[in-house]
Amino acid sequence: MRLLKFLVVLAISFTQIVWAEPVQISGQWIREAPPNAQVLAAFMLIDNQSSESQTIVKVTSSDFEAIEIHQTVEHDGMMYMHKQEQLVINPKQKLILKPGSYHMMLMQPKRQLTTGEEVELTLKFANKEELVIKVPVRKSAINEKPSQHHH
Ligand SMILES: [Cu+2]
Repeated sequence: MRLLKFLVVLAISFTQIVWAEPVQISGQWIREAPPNAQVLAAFMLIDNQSSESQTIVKVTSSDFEAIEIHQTVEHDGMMYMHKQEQLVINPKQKLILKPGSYHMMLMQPKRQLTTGEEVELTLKFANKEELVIKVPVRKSAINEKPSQHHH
């Protein structure tokens, strides 16, 4: 019985260790919008390094009235944004939020957000875990080069 109890404790603590950083966020940025814009968009790469799927069910920030998860889809040459109730990242998979695809729609900013500003977003997962990330405001993605010159 004592051994069994030890194994249970070990299993619980192991679960906590696994959750240490199962989801890595990188390349996050918010696209600078014209002054007085009522919506901004946040993009990032979400890397699920765990062997379980991870589901983002809500995103919050003290800098916005509301945040929705959207997917931009093209239909008959028109671009539509569909609200997503949740964002599922499959085990060992990466999900890229980028212009023209998945993004976080940041609605009604409470302050002026120009390049160089930073916003804190809280990603809330279905398993009640939370991830707080700092997201810089930029004119374009880091890997988007203005122009390439080949000689
Ligand atoms: Cu949107």
